[in-house]
Amino acid sequence: MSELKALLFDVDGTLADTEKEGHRVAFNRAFADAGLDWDWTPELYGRLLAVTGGKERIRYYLSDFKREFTLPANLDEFVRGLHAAKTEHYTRMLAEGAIPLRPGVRRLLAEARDAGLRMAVVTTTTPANVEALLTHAIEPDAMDWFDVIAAGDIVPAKKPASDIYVWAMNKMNLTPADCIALEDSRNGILSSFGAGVKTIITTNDYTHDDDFSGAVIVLDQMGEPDRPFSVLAGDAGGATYLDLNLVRRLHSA
Ligand code: XBP
Ligand code: MG
Repeated sequence: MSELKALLFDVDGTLADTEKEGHRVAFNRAFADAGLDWDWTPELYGRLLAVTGGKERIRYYLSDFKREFTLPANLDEFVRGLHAAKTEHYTRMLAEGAIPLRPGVRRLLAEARDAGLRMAVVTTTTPANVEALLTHAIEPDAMDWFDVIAAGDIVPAKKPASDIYVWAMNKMNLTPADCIALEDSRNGILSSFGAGVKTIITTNDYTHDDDFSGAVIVLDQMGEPDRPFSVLAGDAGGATYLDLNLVRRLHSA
């Protein structure tokens, strides 16, 4: 097994709990701006998360939940417009500090950076959203912490396809054996594990019942020294929070 060289981080649900009080709310604000009475409740949004990508999710809503809606002549433009407005709302919310990082994320990022490990973001979300989260929730130059930001429409096939992981590793000139991924969802692990990358899962409210077959460990959170994680599957070897030591052990196991 090769030595661990890079950590590949998913964003939504992994670095921060962005979906329920972030993306969902931003979608609803964009719908209201456009004069639409669509209301994506927390429960409905959980079902819509089956499809990754905001534009793709709007189309999924129209095709599977809102069939009675009369589609506009130019559907592509309509969806693009709604999604651009949603991105405006979402990035503004992040700039206002509405969404903090999940427990342990800042600590692990800092530890990996200090240890000289390479890091990348591998996500389906829009690049502007990644920048807003990193710069506001971590620090103004946090984009520089990452070698590669693989995000949004860079690859046409979003997660659960593996294309975004393959793209990121190619860019970094790394093989799957050099890396470990951190994900929160079934679609995420299908993408990372499908690319051959060992994957650590931290679950959240929307994903705790997902099938995480193939994960090296499933935790409820990364945890902190004074805030232990719960191990939902796998073996943490007595550790109580996710630090680089445990990441390396999981990578070489
Ligand atoms: C994240 C997503 C994204 C966000 C919305 O999945 O599915 O679509 O919900 O972002 P993952 P955009 O955590 O697996 O990357 O609206 O910018 O697409
Ligand atoms: Mg995710």
